Amino acid sequence: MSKALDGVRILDFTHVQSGPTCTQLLAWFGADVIKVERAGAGDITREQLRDIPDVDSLYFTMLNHNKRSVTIDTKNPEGKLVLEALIQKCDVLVENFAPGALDRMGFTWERIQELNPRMIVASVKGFGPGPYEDCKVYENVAQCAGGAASTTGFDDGPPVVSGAQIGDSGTGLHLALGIVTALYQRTVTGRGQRVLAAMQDGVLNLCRVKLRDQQRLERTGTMKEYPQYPNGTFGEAVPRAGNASGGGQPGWILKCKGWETDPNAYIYFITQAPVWAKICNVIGKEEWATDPNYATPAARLPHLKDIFAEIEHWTMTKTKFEAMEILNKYDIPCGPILSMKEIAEEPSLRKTGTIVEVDHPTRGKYLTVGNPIKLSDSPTEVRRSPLLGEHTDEVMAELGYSPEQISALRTAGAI
Ligand code: CAO
Repeated sequence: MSKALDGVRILDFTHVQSGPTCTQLLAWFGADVIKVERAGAGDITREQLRDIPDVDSLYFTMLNHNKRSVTIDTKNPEGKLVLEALIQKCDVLVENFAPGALDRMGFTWERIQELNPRMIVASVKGFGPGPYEDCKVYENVAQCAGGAASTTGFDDGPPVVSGAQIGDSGTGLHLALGIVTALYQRTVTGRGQRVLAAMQDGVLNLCRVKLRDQQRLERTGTMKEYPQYPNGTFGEAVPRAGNASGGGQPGWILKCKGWETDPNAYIYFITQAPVWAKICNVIGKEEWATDPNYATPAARLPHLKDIFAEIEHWTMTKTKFEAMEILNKYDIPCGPILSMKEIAEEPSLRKTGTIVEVDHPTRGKYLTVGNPIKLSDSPTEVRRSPLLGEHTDEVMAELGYSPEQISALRTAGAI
């Protein structure tokens, strides 16, 4: 079956996490992704957090599926010529170097346009134009600068970063959308363009509801669904809300049977208004369905802590899976806190290709997260990540280099 991005060639100049997540998605949709790395070293993640000596790390293998790897020293004059040939052949150049690195290599936007006016140049940077535009940025810096850390955690504790890589993988997702949008516009204009996704902007986009709350707070001085209400105090900025829901339906994480020994024996429970009467029945508080202090969402807001404590009495008598089964029968929205172990072993995720087992020539079998976006006409087949420079000769031949020229370039240290 054909793939959505068949025929699209991506010059993948990305490294670490944010850029590689973007180009991996494009590869899963069928683009030919040619990853350029430095000979002898490659993407730094190949050797980071290794669990097997001298074998590409899971960090690398899980971010670089379905790509080809070529080694080019882009600071070597002959290496630059190879890169120029690639720029002329590809549709998109994706990079997430530190600010200015591509320019320092000699590949400014103007130069790239001269070489290929149809080329889309897509970049992840830590910050957009402004005071921090020259800064190098990693995941947690973006979470802190994008509003996630100040709004995550509990009120009586410090800011907390999330395990979800919203700065890196989140920005990679944003960039991928920017790239396919630019490819679409190019079908009309015939021109390439620059696409920028700044990590601070990407995180802020995902924290949109917190900027909503900042303005609500400034207008009304309080937010009734926050745990600070009614007994705590609100300051000038959106406070950390613990496990409160970011939406209009109050929720909280509650203990389930076994919580004393199992750190994940918890369930997220949402007191959705339309099923309030069913919740009251399930937990044995039928009188709350009609009691004016509890019967309406507005009446419940000052009592949320007590309500969740009462619901927790019930959830503590059930495992998280038993609670799920009972609550789902009544359409009560809830979710088990699943550990990574439970997720890795979940058969339904294997069946849909969300968790995939991949075989690798030096690592052997490992698990990865497959494409979370499923297209009915462009199914994803997850292929292992490339070894360093595995496709150099193949790609060089496609560019028209003879075996003798390839060998001379290798001797000169250009590839
Ligand atoms: N041949 C020759 N040189 C190469 C090369 C190649 N194939 N590939 C990269 N290089 C060079 C670059 O040109 C750069 O050289 P200069 O510093 O002389 O210009 C150098 O390698 C290092 O690149 P870098 O500064 O991007 O790498 P770093 O490890 O110092 O910084 C990071 C890493 C992630 C902090 C930085 O790239 C960055 O801020 N990127 C933008 C934001 C981002 O994507 N962050 C998320 C990363 S995932 O957590």
